[in-house]
Amino acid sequence: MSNVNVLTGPEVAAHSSRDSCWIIVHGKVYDVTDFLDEHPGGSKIILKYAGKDATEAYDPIHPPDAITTNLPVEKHLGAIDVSTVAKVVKEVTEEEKRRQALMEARPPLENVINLHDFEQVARIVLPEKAWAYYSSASDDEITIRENRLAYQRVWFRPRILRDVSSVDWSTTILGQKSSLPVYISATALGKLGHPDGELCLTRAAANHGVIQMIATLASCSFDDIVDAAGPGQNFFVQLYVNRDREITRKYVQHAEKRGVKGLFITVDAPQLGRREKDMRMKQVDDGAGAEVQKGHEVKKDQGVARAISSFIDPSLSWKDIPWFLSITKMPIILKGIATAEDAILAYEAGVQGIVLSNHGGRQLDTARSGLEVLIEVTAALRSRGYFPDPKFEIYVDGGVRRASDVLKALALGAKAVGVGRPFLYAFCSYGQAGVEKAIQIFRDEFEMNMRLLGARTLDELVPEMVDASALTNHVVLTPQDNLFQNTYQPLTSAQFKES
Ligand code: PPY
Repeated sequence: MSNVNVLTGPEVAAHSSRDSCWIIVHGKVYDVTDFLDEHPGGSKIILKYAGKDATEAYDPIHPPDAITTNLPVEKHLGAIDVSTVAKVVKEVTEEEKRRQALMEARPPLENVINLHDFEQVARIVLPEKAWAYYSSASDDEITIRENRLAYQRVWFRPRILRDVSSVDWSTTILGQKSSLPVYISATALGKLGHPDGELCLTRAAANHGVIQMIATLASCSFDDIVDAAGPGQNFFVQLYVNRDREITRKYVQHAEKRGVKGLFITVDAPQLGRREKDMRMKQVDDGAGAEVQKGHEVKKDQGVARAISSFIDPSLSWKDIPWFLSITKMPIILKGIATAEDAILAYEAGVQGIVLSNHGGRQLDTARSGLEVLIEVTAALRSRGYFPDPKFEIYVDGGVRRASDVLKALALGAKAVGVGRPFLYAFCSYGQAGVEKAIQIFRDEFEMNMRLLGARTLDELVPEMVDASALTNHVVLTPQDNLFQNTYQPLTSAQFKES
């Protein structure tokens, strides 16, 4: 385009009201007046930036192309002459100063010795809004806890005297090499927690032969992530199916063109769960609204996630699967299967895999853990001659924090597991180096646990190596034992430096 309209700062600043609202995002000017009431996050937040540069506020919570996709072209007014935009001197708030001090006092990375440490550091150093969005789960947060507890109800039956001098935990996932039986699962809005967002994952995964699943709602654009790939690096992509199937078709076919190795369609989120921590955070924010918003309806109780989820199509059904199979040659995996009945339907629909998942406890509360579902799924598939089948892989996600968790899932029939929040917390707390450390922790734990379990390769993991008989028992006994309560000490986390 040769005739790009170039606007000045004062011209944009003249449109700072509900009647005429222009904003600048990434050096471009947009007329969002008619869009104000359609904005899933409410008009108030846009009006705060009316006539100004909104890029900094826009970036962490929007996929980069959200504005260009949602706004008709005639509302794209042109480029901005940056030199004419009044510099907004950004005040460093007390909250930001406090956070920076906490960041400086973080435990040094070498003192982080397990994945729980990342979670603990993230809870303290993350902006409240980011922590609320990432950590929240639905309703009473029963399922997110159950995801951990389920692994504790499975016990090992280790084998001995097997010459375990050399152990190997590498594998393939959908035919792609992976240095771990773990892939980085999709988590959204990475820039809420780190300025480089999901690129921290990409760079770390490149150095360690780990596969990253790119989220539809990543803060970094799909292309920025794929462009950052190292030699031979592989990706999967997670898909929220749009009400406008044309948008979905283009997204899928673009991903295929860029060499993505698997399409993980999220099937457990026709509507987003109520994550109350996230919802309460939004209400707190509402106190600082814009004057111009007065008298207009705001969606008050949504939280970050619900506010941007309206594009997801709740009418998605089994009838759509043939269409997906027709538009791409990428393997298709249904992410969010929670029963044997649906696992059978998935197999019969001709997809290449399923993820037994409850969406990190963020969707239907008191849904069972993926690990528990795995047992009934393998049994049901096996009874029909559908399992094992090298052309149909089963993955599990949710609550995985240890290599021992992974080994339990693999022994029970999973091909690999997805790990989301731990890698997210690792990069929010320590950037790329944190993710590399998390991968290293997994490696150390695999080495030790495989030796102690008597499995030299992942193929040697068999159901007989675990006792899962208590897995479906949901009654948890809490020991009220004096020794437990008064003498055994809680394990500590990596310590912050004295400030
Ligand atoms: C989630 O938050 O659980 C997601 O899967 C990502 C998301 C974020 C915002 C809207 C819809 C889904």
